[in-house]
Amino acid sequence: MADCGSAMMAEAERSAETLKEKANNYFKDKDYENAIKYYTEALEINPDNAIYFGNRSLAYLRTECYGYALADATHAVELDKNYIKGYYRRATSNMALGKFKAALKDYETVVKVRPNDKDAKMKYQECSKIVKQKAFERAIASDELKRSVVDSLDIESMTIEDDYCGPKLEDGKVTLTFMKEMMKWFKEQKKLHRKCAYQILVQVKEVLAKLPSLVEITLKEADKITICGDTHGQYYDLLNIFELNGLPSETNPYLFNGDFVDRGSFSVEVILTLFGFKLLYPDCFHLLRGNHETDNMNQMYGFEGEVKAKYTPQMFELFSEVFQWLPLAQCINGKVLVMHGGLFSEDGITLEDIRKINRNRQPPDSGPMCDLLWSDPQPQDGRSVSKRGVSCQFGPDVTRKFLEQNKLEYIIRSHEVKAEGYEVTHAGKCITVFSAPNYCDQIGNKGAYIHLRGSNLIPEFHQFTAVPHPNVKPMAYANTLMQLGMM
Ligand SMILES: [Mn+2]
Repeated sequence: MADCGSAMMAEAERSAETLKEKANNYFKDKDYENAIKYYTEALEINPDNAIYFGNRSLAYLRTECYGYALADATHAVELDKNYIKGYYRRATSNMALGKFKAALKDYETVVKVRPNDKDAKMKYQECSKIVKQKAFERAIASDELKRSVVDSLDIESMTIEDDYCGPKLEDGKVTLTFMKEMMKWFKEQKKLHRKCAYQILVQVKEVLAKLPSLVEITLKEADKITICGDTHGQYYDLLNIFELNGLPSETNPYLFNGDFVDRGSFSVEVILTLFGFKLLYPDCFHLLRGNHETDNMNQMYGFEGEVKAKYTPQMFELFSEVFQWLPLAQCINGKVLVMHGGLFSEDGITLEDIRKINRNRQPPDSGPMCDLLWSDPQPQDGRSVSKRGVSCQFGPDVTRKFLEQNKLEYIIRSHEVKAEGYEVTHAGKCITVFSAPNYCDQIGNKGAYIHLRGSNLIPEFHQFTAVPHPNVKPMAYANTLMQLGMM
């Protein structure tokens, strides 16, 4: 009997291994969904294998499910205290969630176990640097109300060198000619003069700061607006949207629904173009904040590094100030509510509650502001723990109740890559739109944008595919720990 039992065990282990191999192959092909599916099946047969948990953790990291990645990595190191990759993956998950101290603890463990491992030491030191820097930032933040970078700038006296032949604002103002020249200039991978970049930033901060946290607009019968999802530094795909759908104008309004920066290595170009159009058409060109218009994300996913590489640390600080003034949601004709992430961790939140959010800050770890930037829909009723490890997942019943209470018809959100560029869920009440095709040069997804007309508010979906971009890879400016942790 014992023999028979152990033979069955061996058989089960073999079939789990086969499933793992299958998952590994999907992983190599960057099909993370199927990789996760087969690691999960392997784990159902053999739940004591640290490597299965470790591998699935990495697949979750790649799909931005940091909450699940963290749980799997934790399982892995619990099963095998010497499984170094498990510590690395848990550290990466924590870094991605902005929990730098927790990450440091894991790097410390690895350094202790492997005192001669140079790579481990480097990661430990890099993470330690971030923890110290964060502690320093907290110290000065509590010391006194932080001064604005704007007060320390003397833009007037910045000189534009004679050999600069790029676009300049006209009498300090953004014009359509300037915008066209700037887009062309960026397309040729040239840098906007820092004076012009500062002019745009200072002016757009003023414009955004005057807006409420919930922007409300009315489309007339004949009006149409285009709603775009995440663009994530994919500048050439942004230009393609304008190519396909026309340049923004008073008769061609747009709403960009957050996550303009990070990951893609042309984030500076994307954001300066979007801010330029905001200045040119303040009432017809709309921008909402995404979870990536935040310091923690920018530090890990490239935007901070990119601004520092193309300009200065000081300019990044100003970007951060401007991002804090981006509105959090937009209501169209009192019927359609648009936000980057989604609905709330608790029942009963009203439009009035959104209006009242004091948004000029880094988003808190929980509460309505956090939910608007971070939550995701789920197919089953109720709410669940977030796969991302931040905010929650909300079901169709949550959406229905929220819409009823606020007399809305449906919501449009972004925040998740979708194969078709968009997805309609919750019986048509929750729409996702994502506008970064072939996300990170990896996913192979389409991009999409939505047309909404004042006459009927029925969403019309338009899909598009990725266009080529110059040979600068996504994440080129991201924190090295993030790059390494994803390997
Ligand atoms: Mn997002």
